[in-house]
Amino acid sequence: MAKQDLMLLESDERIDAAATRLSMTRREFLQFCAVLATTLGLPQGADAAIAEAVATKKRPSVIWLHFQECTGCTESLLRAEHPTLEKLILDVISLDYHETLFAAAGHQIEAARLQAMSDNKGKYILVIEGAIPTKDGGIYCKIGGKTAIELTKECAADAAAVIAIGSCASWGGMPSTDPNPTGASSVSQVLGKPVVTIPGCPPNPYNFLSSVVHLLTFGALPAVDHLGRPKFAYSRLVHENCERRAHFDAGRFALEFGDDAHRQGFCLYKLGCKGPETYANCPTIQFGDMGAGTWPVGCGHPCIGCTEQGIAFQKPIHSLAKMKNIQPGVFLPGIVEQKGVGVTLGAAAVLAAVAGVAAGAGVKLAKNLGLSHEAEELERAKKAGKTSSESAEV
Ligand code: FSX
Ligand code: SF4
Ligand code: F3S
Repeated sequence: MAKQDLMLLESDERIDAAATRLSMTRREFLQFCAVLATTLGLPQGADAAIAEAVATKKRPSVIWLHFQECTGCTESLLRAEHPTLEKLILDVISLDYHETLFAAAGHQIEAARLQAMSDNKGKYILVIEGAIPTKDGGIYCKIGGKTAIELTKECAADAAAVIAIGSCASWGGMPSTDPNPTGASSVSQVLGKPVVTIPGCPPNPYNFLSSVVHLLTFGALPAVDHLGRPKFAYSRLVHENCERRAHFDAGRFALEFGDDAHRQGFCLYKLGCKGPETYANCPTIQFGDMGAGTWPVGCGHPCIGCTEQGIAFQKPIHSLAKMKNIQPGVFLPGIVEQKGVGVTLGAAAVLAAVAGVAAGAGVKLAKNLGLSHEAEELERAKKAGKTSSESAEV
């Protein structure tokens, strides 16, 4: 049973043992759990439940398959600047099969996969990275003599949960770009049923870690939208929380890369930024724990809509985005920020945790991240002639 207060766990020796295992101080470990609770938009007390779960629960076995992709999903998990992120990921799960990270190869690694699947029948998590080629019987991607289609079906049969990580596995991604010569398809298309998706090219490692920690703590993956995307991460448009939003509202746009407006950090809409039609939490949690600016728009490049089917790799990169929602953002830092001096939502939560208020301030912000998706769902339901209560169920 979870204790309600993170501070009560300060003197818990199980927390000490977990922190030592992760080469963290006890305080760092508890702060990290507070950040995860904030990222997930969970109420007060969830941080303590997460800390207890990570410290004490049996790590779920994970079978990780790679198909048509660039391995950027795996790279993004491992290349986080924060030294504890990949450690945490590899600590909260038991990675029992992963072609990139395993020293073994060939028949040896295939035997390890079958062994892990039979030892953890009905309990393991299947993570799939990459699209699945379906043309010509799926012959364009084979591992150990089996097609990606066969492996997906075989491994999903006894999995407790299936997660499609990255845009390729979520909806086809780059390999499915027209004319899609291999018939690259998503995991849910091949399995014929919905799965949890964590799109992004690459996806944000925190969204994967938070989802797995949610499963570990509460025994279920987080609530998802109609595309299988966890709502805590994909409920707000990039445009709503973008640090350049004030420039958009004031009509200040960069017109060319390197022009004066671009150098001043003006809005990238006229350079093709797809933030106004892309749902993702990039502007709030950013990448690599490097402080403000470490995400595509922060680095001066328009968002290409990498989390959205039909936008990234489909819509011309410099064409204008469709405005989906003009609701102003809830988290708008200063218009022009120097690199490395601002704070991300995650960093703000860490600071708040030190003061003992993370679950208050951080969750308020994270909760607000859920509004616009509902607004869009309402709009969609209205068009379909449904009532508003029906529309909330996605
Ligand atoms: Fe690459 Fe993953 Fe993109 Fe795809 O991420 S970063 S091509 S989403 O499957 O490896
Ligand atoms: Fe930010 Fe792009 Fe929106 Fe401009 S259009 S405010 S750069 S998300
Ligand atoms: Fe992708 Fe746009 Fe975020 S390109 S990483 S969804 S800012």
